[in-house]
Amino acid sequence: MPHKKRFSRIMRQQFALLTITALAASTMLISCNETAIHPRETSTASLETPDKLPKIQINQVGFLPQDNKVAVITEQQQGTFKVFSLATQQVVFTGQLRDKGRWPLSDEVVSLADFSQVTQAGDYRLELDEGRQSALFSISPLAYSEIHDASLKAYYFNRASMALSAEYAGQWARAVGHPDTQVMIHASAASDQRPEGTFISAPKGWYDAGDYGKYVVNSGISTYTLLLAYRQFSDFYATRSGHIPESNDAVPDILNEVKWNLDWLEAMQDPNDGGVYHKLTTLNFSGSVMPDKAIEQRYVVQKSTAAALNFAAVMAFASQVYSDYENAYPGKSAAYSQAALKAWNWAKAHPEVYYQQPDDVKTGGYGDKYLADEFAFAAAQLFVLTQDPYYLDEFLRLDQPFKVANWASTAGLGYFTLVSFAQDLMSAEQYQQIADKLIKQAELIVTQLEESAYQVPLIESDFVWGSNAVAMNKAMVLLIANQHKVNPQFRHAAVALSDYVLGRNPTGYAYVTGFGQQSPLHIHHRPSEADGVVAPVPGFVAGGAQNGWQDKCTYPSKMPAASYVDDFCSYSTNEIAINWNAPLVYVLAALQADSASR
Ligand code: 9MR
Repeated sequence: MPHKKRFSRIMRQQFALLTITALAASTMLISCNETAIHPRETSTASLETPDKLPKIQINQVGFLPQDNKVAVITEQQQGTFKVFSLATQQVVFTGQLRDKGRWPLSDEVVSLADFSQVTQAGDYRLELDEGRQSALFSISPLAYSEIHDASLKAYYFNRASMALSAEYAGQWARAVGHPDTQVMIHASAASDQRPEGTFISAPKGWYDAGDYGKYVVNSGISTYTLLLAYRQFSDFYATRSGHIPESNDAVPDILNEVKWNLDWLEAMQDPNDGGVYHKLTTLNFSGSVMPDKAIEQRYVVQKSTAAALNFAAVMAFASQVYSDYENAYPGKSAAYSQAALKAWNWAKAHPEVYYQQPDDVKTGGYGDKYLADEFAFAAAQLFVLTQDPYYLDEFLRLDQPFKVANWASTAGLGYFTLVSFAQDLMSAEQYQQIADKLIKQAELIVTQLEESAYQVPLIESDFVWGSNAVAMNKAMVLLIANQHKVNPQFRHAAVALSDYVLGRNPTGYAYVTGFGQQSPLHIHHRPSEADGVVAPVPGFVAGGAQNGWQDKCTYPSKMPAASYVDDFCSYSTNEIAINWNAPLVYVLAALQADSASR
């Protein structure tokens, strides 16, 4: 914590100095213009441990009693390790390190400390022979409850068009920003009924990430994933309170939260034709200011096929889920269903309207020129909603390979939906074909674990922008496969991936803000940067290590799994995003909920 204070003071001084030049250049926008005001020396403090001393990389949050428990020791291949209980001040377990060789993705030689046999609830740390100690961790049947709730609460913290009161937001309370009731139609979005320069109202929704944009494509996978978590773990969600303004109503808080985004999404559809605007943003990224200070004109920009299909998929799913809450939201389920069908029809009539960033727009693109997987995603959702075989035929005709999903690759979400909710609507053979693809992918992921010295199923191509979400999306594949063909290796590999995100990784960071002994303090998130509060807004997972170096920050390592820096400058490794938190929410809910039923 003092580190952030020191950092902020230096930053403020530098900022004052730079203001004159920056104003002159009028480029106080995001991008790594900001490298100038981020002194490098302050950003690598956490990596000052001399390289060649052993480090104990471990999940710093906790383990469920029955799960595998593993730590990775760097630079030491032999010897014993001990598990020390804080409560009893006793060593409760002694084990042998197992040499695992070199992990090429971090260029470290590592060994493994396996203490799965320790199942007694409590707080512990690991110790090596010469006295080196790990971060504290807990073993508890509720190990993931708190972090799960925080990772969902992060969506509340990213709500647009709402003041966050101290009652719900604590020290992160903030004024309302982005009412979005006067959103201008951009030239690229103009139609006869809605000419350029006229206004629509599209309030609410979540800010996409560290910026204040609202993007339909990325909202698609994010909202879907949260709805899936609810649908599959509704008993678990019945027991949670998000401590949000709607908490006292009759609706589970995860659905209250998702509704905030659905209200915005609905307004992104042009009622005149069913087309859906790709995004709602300013022309440029705003400066690093609080939402109420970011007051530049907002626009809806270009309708796109990708936006229409993501919208159709989410609305179709929402129609089903919210049909159970007709009293709370009268007419909504039917409205979502109509909206989904209209968007699908628009996409079928306009199958190749790719998003083309207009010259005067500089915010995130979320451009994608391959849309068969978006068609498959929407078709799967509409099939489950309408039970019309036409949509299943569409899905099957598209014949998309099963891939780990991301915002640009959504066929996997269609597979999740069909295996989870359409078994009774298909022939046994159709179901088996679909389930087999999912299970094959899960088996492949398990082999990746076996081949990795860190014993985490991550390969070089996973280290892209948002690598921690790749880890979580892979964990989703494993956990959903496990629902259809129980295989302890699937859960084991999913736990390894959540361990990775929570600290068993080469950077030693527990990547979720507010959790673990060393977690990010300087996430690329405007409110966290601008609010004057030392601690970042909690519950957000940082994008994670990757060596694309799309910004101009300085990184401590060239290796894909070690190239991460906890610096606001690093939007390519240290931003947060709604599509990265969503699979984290899902995985934590799944691990926690499944363990309760085991
Ligand atoms: O997550 C997106 C990543 O896959 C892309 O490579 C990157 C560059 O186009 O953009 C990422 O998304 C950003 C979006 O464009 C704007 N809001 C912040 C998102 C996370 O960095």
